[in-house]
Amino acid sequence: MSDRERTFVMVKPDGVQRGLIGEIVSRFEDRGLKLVGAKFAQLDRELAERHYAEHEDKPFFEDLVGFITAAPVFAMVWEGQDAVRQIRSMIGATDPAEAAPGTIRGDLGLDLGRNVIHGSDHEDPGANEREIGLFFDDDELTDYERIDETWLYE
Ligand code: D4T
Repeated sequence: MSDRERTFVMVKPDGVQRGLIGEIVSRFEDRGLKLVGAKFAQLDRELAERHYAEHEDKPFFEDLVGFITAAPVFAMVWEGQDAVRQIRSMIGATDPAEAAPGTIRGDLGLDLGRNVIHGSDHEDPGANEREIGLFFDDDELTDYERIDETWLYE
C-alpha cells in the first residue's frame, strides 16, 4: 500500500472556457480523492514560465506560455493514496489524440496544444511538492477527514 500524498492539478484555460471544471472535479471526487486546496486565477507570465521551465528551450514554449496565460485556470491540490500516479493515469496521455477513452484527455480533448488539464508528473520525483509550492501558500491548504474515508481505505 502506498502512502497518502498530495498532487497539483490544474484545469487549463481551454477546460475552464469549455465549462469542464465540474466534470473534472467530479471524476476525482468520485474516485475518493480529497480536495485540500483550490483557486481560480489568471496566471501571469512569470508564474507560467516557472511552471513550464523544463520546456523553455522547446519550440512550443512560447505558444504554451501564451495559451496558459490567455484566460483563467482552476488550480487544485488533491490528496489520496498514490494520488500523483493515480491522477496522471486518470488524465491520460499528453496528446489527447493518443489518450485512452475513459481518461480525461481521451474523453474531453482532441488537440495536443489544448489538452484540458495538467497534473504533476509521477516520473519526476518531487514535482508535486514543487508545483504545489509554486501555486499555493501553506495556509491556503487544509487538513480534514472526508466522511467516507473509513470505507475508502482498509
Ligand atoms: P502538462 O505538463 O501540461 O500536464 O502536460 P504533460 O506533463 O502531459 O506533458 P509535457 O510536460 O510533455 O507537455 C507540457 C505541455 O506542452 C504542450 N505540448 C507538448 C505542446 O504544445 N507541443 C508538444 O509537442 C508537446 C510535447 C502540451 C502539454
